[in-house]
Amino acid sequence: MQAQRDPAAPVPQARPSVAGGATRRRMLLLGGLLGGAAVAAACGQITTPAGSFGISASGAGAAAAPLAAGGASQSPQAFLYLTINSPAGTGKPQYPAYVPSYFTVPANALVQVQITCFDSGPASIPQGYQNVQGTVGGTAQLYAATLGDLSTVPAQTVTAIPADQVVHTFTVPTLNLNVALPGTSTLRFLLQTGAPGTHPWQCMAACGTGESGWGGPMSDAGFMSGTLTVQA
Ligand SMILES: [Cu+2]
Repeated sequence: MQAQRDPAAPVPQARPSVAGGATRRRMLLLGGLLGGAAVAAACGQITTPAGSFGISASGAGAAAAPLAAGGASQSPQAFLYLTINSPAGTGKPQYPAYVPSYFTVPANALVQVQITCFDSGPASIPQGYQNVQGTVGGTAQLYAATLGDLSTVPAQTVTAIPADQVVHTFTVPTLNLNVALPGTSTLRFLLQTGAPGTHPWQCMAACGTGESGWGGPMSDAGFMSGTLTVQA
């Protein structure tokens, strides 16, 4: 999907939050799920807390600095709207899904990404994936609403979501990007894109089927994984 133009103004700031720890076991599953060489290399970064991906294992290490003074007044050049539907919404039992799951944003642009999560029910994440990473300012705006006029809903500036409340994540290893979503919420953040390229994304919350929670929508392409294309 092409990013859309929208006159919406940048969202206001509120207080940040941090979160506690999460299970590390799911990391062991990554190697088999993200098989591509580029992705595998990026996963190596993720698994190293001190690596370039930079996800803080503690959450508290995530910079709580607010957006730079000019950050709040930056005007997005494009908009990307994603929806996370529950299985009831997709009509496919046990299959929550990002809709769309394959999408395109412009290169070298400031993009406002909005993810609306209609799903609920927390799923375990590898440690660190509760943190906001790779967005402009290292923050996101969280709304406790999925419908209606968001300008009337108080926004909270977050650097992390409490790990035990995370329902899904939006994780793009090759862009060092990670955000997490609690149930029935909307998250907005600014993304500065660079050169054209194709970037696999993956939800890192074990929201799928099977004992591990990594089956079904987590392993079938186009539900909890897909491709973000950065296009010139
Ligand atoms: Cu998910």
